[in-house]
Amino acid sequence: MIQRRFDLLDAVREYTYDDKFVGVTLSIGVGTGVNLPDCEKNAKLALDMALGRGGDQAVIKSKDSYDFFGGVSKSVENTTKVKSRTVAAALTELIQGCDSLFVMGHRYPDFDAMGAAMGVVRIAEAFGKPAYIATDKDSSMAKPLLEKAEEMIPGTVISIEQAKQRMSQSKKNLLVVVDTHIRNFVESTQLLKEANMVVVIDHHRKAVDYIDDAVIFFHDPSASSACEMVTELTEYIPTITQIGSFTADALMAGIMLDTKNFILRAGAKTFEAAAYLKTQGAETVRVKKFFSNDIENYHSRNKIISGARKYHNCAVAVVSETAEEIRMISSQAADELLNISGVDASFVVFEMNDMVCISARSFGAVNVQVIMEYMGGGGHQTMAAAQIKNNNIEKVTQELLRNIDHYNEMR
Ligand SMILES: [Mn+2]
Repeated sequence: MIQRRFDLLDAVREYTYDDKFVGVTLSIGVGTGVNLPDCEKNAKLALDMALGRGGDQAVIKSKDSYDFFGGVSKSVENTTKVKSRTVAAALTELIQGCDSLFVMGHRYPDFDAMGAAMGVVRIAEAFGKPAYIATDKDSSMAKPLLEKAEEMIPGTVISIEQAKQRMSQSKKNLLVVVDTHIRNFVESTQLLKEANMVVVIDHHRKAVDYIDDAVIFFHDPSASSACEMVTELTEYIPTITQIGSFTADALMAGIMLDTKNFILRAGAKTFEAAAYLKTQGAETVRVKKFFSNDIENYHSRNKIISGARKYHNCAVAVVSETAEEIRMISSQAADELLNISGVDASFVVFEMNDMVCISARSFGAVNVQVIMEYMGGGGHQTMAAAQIKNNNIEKVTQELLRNIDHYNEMR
């Protein structure tokens, strides 16, 4: 089956009955080990991993590696909110029992990470607990939101250093990790190590090195964004009747970013969350202003786009210049490259802090998570990234092209 790349998955996905497409998919977990209990344990982990990555795939778990096969269909939307309700109840209990709460996103947090963080802070506030967002504001992609937060909820956004200090002074602290579930992707791994209790809230497809010792691991790959998940949580906290227009805007910003203004991955639950935020005072025009760019960024972005070339069904752009906000500009350029006809995935390669970075996007036909995983990165089926140390941009670009070929051969 490995040799045939689990073609059984395709046969099941394409199954028709009465000439009608049924839409069934299969998820397979296989475990190998030294004895039966060991195999059983690994098979269970492999199946969890397959489902956590959206299903329709086979995962083989051996002693220290996972191998992935398939995984081309979009994850099926989870339509019940039972999970959110039970998680809200469990989170309430944890917050009531802690003395302080910290929230942290992934490195270079975006609007989804920081919007979700604002939502979690609002929940903590409902229980009268001090809450802090630990982030390095200057490397953030959500700077306009963080600046607004300084005005609206002063003292809440603190640096990683300040957070470490405050955490060391508290005995029962709770750390909520939002918009990532991968140990090495968080903004500060030290903060993660030092927290007394950890809660994870994330929507990315499951990756291998996940935070496995979280008290609550709230993971829904069918959710559009971490903000959608946090919005649902706030709805199930009975003591919250009004979240306030600032928090509503922040949560809306994350949903709008991750769905590209309700185009990608926006399910029925996404619109329900957005409708709720609207009743709470969210204003889409105000939110859109968080995303606006100055003219220099606009020029740099257009330069990247005009330098892009097509490689099979992909658009690849290599950035020659450096700009202050190169990461944000590159990810926006990658988004825009998807608008070219015949392009299923886009990749922007750029240099930052002595690393070569790649921003990858797709509309779903190409799984960019898999291609970025080949490069040592990760992310989501339609949005992924990688950072490569000790290499140069030409070599990384060559390797990317080889990996695109490799991905195409594997399908
Ligand atoms: Mn996100």
